[in-house]
Amino acid sequence: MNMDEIRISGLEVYAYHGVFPEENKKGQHFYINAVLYTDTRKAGKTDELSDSTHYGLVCEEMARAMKEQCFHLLERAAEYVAERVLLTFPLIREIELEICKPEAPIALPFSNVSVKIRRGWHTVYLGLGSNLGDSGQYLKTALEKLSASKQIRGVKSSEWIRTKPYGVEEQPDFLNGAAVMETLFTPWELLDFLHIVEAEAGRVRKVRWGARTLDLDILFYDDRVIDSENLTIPHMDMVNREFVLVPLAGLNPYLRHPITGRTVQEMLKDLRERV
Ligand code: A4P
Ligand code: MG
Repeated sequence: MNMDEIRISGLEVYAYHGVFPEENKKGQHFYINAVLYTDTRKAGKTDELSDSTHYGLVCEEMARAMKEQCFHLLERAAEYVAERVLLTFPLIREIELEICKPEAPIALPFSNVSVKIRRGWHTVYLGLGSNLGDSGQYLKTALEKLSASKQIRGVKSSEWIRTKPYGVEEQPDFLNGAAVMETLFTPWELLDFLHIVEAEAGRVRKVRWGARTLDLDILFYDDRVIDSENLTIPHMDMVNREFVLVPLAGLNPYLRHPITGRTVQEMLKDLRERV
């Protein structure tokens, strides 16, 4: 997405981060540069501060976050401050944050050292399934657990549908659905979190494609394409699965597959013509 920017540079904060105990005791000056990615169009029309993000408050929040903990690493401080901004100011979708430490204990002449990161909210679509026990309750609890995570916001789910088992056919019918949300998790962190939620639902991994109390699959993560040993995004087999495409179409029929360019609606139509 092409976003507008609110820029803050050279915000001075006295804080105590550093690997040496001396730094944690005495402290030093840090300087923060931040680019806040947001949509300023509405405020640009209305001239109302409530339609935008108050950069003064962002500065205060960043200074508070810098001072309330004492970290060894600039990396950790940057992660902490970026997360604080994203959790506190809902209209900021992404932040680029640089923390400079020009008084760092380096025994050579230098002008600055800094760590710069970019973090933000990502849009994720999940597929949910269950065909053991009280499936409706498992799916509902899973959504509640997702919503309860600080790293996830705006969870919206499709309707649940009853489906015939695909793959291994000698097993109970499934209850399936999809959900859309925004998250600060990376794809791999999200996968780990989903595995925890599955485990808490008493899921035992025995047979691939076998019966399960809860199955949570990442269908899309922004328009990222990932092929790694333990993660494939977009989910590989979705074009062949009505139980994925139907609930997904209920959420967003115009969503496009980042590789094929086909919308969910088109994938569903193709599938129905094929079988
Ligand atoms: N993995 C790779 N990519 C992803 C991703 N995008 N999202 C890896 C989630 N996980 C991903 O999955 C095995 C491993 O896949 C994970 O550890 C992760 O590292 P699993 O959930 O442990 O095993 P599984 O679910 O038995 O295998 P698989 O291949 O994920 O099966 P599916 O695709 O989940 O299909 N019929 C109906 N009607 N409804 C269903 O919901 N579900 C399945 C399972 C079969 N038939 C079904 C349904
Ligand atoms: Mg799975």
